[in-house]
Amino acid sequence: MRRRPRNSLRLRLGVVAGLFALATFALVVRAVDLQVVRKDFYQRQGDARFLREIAIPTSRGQILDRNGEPLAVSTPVESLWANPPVLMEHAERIPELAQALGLDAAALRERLADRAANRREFDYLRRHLNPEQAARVLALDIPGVNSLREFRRYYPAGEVMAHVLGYTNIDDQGQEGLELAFDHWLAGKPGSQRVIRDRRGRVVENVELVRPPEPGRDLHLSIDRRIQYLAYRELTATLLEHNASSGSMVILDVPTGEILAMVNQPSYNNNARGAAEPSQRRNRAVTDLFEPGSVIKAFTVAAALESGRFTPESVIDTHGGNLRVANHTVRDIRNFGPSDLTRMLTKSSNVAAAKIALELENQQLWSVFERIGIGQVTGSGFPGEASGVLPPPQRWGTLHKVTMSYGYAISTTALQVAQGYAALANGGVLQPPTFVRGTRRDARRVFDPAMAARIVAMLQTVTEPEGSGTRAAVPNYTVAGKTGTSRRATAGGYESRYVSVFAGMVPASAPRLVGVVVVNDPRGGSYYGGLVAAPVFGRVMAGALRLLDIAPDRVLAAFDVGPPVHGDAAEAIQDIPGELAGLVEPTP
Ligand code: 59J
Repeated sequence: MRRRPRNSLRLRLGVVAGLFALATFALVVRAVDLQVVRKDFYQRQGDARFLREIAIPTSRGQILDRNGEPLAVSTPVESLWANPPVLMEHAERIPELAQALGLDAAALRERLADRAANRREFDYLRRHLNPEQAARVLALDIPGVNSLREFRRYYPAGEVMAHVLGYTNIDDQGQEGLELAFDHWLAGKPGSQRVIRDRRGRVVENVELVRPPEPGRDLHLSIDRRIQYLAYRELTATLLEHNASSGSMVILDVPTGEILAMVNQPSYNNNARGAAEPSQRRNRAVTDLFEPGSVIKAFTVAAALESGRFTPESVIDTHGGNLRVANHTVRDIRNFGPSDLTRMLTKSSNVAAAKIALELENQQLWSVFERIGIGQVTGSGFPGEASGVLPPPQRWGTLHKVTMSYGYAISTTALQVAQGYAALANGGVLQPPTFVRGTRRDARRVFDPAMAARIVAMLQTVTEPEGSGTRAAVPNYTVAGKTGTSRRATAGGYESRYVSVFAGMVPASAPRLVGVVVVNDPRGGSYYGGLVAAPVFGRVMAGALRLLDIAPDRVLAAFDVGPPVHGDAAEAIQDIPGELAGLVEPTP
């Protein structure tokens, strides 16, 4: 082994020490350079980087129909925002920016100057642009102009679903309808992230994720979009044909209480609702009250049968169609002669209903109305649902009781009437209505099952040749239901404006669907429920039964209901089948 010379070691130590000294000197020079010579430059650079916590946008859940068809979807859009203090440093570019945004340059400048003076670092320039529009503005590369991802709600069915869905505001929060009622379910929770931005506001580095975004949950409605369209189309056509001011239709699935369709006119486009009047936006089927009139007689019959004083065959003398009670005359449209309870429904005798009421305790009639939910909200959860009016029985006078038996002095929503008919259709079990697929609310038995079935059978005569509602008939199916025509109540009494109603169920032999049609102010000549509302029911249910593949329960129609009523009223009147022909008043 060779020996290392001592001087070689010394030399090496000297070199290392020299290098250390050099390095130390270099560091001192650098420190002096940084802290003294180039101080200003680095201080500015340090200030120019901002640590910020920013929101990570997340989308709202979709609203889908019962078959998964989209009813409300969120599409990504770009919103442009400014950092006013930065942008004001480049104020000469404001006219160029204003032009690209379609804004007034002077107004924009004034606003930005104001925000900058208040040291605000975020101000929306324009929201909800499509990506191409936003890219065009960003391409101008103006300092202090940035973009942000947001979501915009889109409603593919527009006015057909507008009342039920409602809408969201620009910040994606539910404002009306189910968008409001289910906001807690649909809304996502934005996440949050720590980032470094440069002075122009651009994110230059993602530091850490503080909280991941939680997207909103989807909502599957009970609505069947196809049936909804059908109901909307037929209701709209009928309102035009009869020159009516407004109307509603509700369809319920009998075993579950699910709302399959709910439409109203007038309507509006909830994608662009700026111009819509409040009267166009109301979901009348749950917010608007009307005196139900004769459709209530099915429940008067229920009270009569429950009292044990009547059977479906009990015969009532209808007094030549006039009955004086207190200072009021109860009138039928003509003399129906002696009528049993079935005939009272077939022909819709007010006098027979009144005579039943005179035999009942207030409590007996009240109890039936109370059980089907008159005077109480159905609890569907729809914002602004009306409860209607059912005065307490202690306060009823005789005339009160009598008018209630044929549907006046109480008020209901279309949805409440549907709920009551669904209880009859469902063997006496009331299944409260729901807008959400597959959810069932607490059911309650409100009628004896045998009695409910009897009333359904009695109501079937209404759509048969002798009845007031033949136009609700559906080829190859049995239909049970009730017509109603009421003069509309005003402060001064009852005026010559009418509400035409039909409430019914199909197939009558084993009801699956309940439908209620309400038409306000038909002014086209005919206004009877049997002529105006019943045909809507018949046409919509024919389509719904086919769409839902519900088997026909009648091999061949025993009579022909004739073509649907179209064209002018005079022509329609000549075409009236059966009993109604004698009732129609000539058009002036
Ligand atoms: C009627 C009422 C008003 C309120 C009367 C309809 C009363 C009454 C005070 C006159 C048109 C008309 C409390 S008619 O629904 O009897 O559905 O197709 O508005 O009776 O006492 O020019 N319905 N309608 N009555 N008021 N007050 C019939 C009937 C009913 C029909 C037709 C013909 C009325 C068969 C209504 C229908 O059953």
